[in-house]
Amino acid sequence: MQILNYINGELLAPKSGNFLDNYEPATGKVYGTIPDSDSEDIDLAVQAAKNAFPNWANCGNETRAEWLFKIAEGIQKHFQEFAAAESRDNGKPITLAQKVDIPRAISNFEFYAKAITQYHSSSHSMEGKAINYTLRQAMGVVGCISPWNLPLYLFSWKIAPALAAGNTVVAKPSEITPATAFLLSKVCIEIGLPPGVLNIVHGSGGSTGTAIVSHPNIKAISFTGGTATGEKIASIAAPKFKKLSLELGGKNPNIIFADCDYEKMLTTTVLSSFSNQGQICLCGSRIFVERSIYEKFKKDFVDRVSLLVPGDPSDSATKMGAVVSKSHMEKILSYIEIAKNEGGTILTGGKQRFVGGRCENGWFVEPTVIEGLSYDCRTNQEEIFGPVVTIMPFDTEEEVLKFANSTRYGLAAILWTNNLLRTHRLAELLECGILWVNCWLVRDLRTPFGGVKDSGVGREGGFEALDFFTEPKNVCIYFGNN
Ligand code: TXE
Repeated sequence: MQILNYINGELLAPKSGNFLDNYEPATGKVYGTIPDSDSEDIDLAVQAAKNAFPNWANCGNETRAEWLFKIAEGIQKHFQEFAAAESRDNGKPITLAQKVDIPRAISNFEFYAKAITQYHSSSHSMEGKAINYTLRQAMGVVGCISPWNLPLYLFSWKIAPALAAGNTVVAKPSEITPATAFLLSKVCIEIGLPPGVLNIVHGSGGSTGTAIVSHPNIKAISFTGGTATGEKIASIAAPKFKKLSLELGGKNPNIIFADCDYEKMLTTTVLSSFSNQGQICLCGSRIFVERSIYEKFKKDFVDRVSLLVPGDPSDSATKMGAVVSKSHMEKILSYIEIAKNEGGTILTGGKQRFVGGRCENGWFVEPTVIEGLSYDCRTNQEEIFGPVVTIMPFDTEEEVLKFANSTRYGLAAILWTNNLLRTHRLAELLECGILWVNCWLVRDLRTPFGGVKDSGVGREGGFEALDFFTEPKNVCIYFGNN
């Protein structure tokens, strides 16, 4: 699959003529190429977006909503092609792409098509003297940069509100998983989206990504990815006073009290630990279990996890696919070694999995459960972002709160208990942006999405994203007598 940039409504090769290899994680083999774009390509994209901005910003919410619905319909029309491309590009099971990634990308466009027609601002009356009203205006050209774990899901989660709000967009997917962004380009061409409204430029983070972040005509950057990268982006964008939305890493606690609904907790905890091979920033990778049920949980959880056998992602029976890249597999395996050196015991998994057949050279890691570590060791403090979780017992709320809040991150948390007072107490005290109680990954797109501490800055979702992608202007009209 030779992927091209989508600039000003056309599919273009990079000006440099340079391309990068694109790998299939399940086989470890190159299966296509993507543009290795640079600042020349970004300049072209920004110019196209600038030219398209006035008409797009002024065509009205209803018209923009219609275009977003057409994009959603276009993805739906090519649903299986998108799902197969996502699975092949990322290594995730085809069933996950079919059940989660592609349906959610469609929902993202549909949600913001509806949301923009309901979006409103405010007015403030100074009785007998003046009336203030707040205009919320589109910003201009904005940049959207997304990661490899949920490629189209997170790419569309940024593009949809940016477009709905009337901005024109220069967007870059991860160079590791570009395929569905390319298919999205073809949908935009198929539906006749006005040229320049959306521009998708492929390439590496250091070159293409940096060109977006530093471009003087790009007013805001919406980024999802690693905390280290977020720091780099902020160091460039902040002195240029660009608006920044940064959704970064996580090291989420999963807190299990003895009074929980045990069976539901166990089933959900397998998912919150290993969905997408543990490559979701919302996964609960640190599992804290009230001591009275720790041994029972340990046995039952390990029994369930040992049934999760990595396999060919294209097989609809597969529940565990490949991890996204060779270097990421090596990073995950290196953390398992660190855990052993820190005194951890591997209860199941712990090794690269050789799947055989067409996948004999693929990048697979066994789902891994580790116990016997301290809450403040590297394994429990650093984001691994793979199919690796730690489990440990706790005795009191105060103790588990200390464990849970002990990392530099604060993205999500999971809490299993039927004690209402405890739920409210911990909800206030847990340092996170999202808390799931007796569930995981239940998502209402109207809610604020994002984290605290080193998990990021700002919120996505609902009207929060429309607030981010607009500039508020207060207009004060005086009608007093003096
Ligand atoms: O993120 P990167 P990756 C975390 C997780 C993972 C780590 C790396 O820890 O291991 O991030 O994942 C572009 N200027 N999460 O490699 O490197 C890059 O091309 C501008 C959590 O995906 O941050 C890609 O498009 N752009 C996260 C995007 O940034 C740059 C989900 C993300 O790349 C750039 C995924 C630069 N200097 C990973 N460097 C979450 N919170 O959901 C890279 N990029």
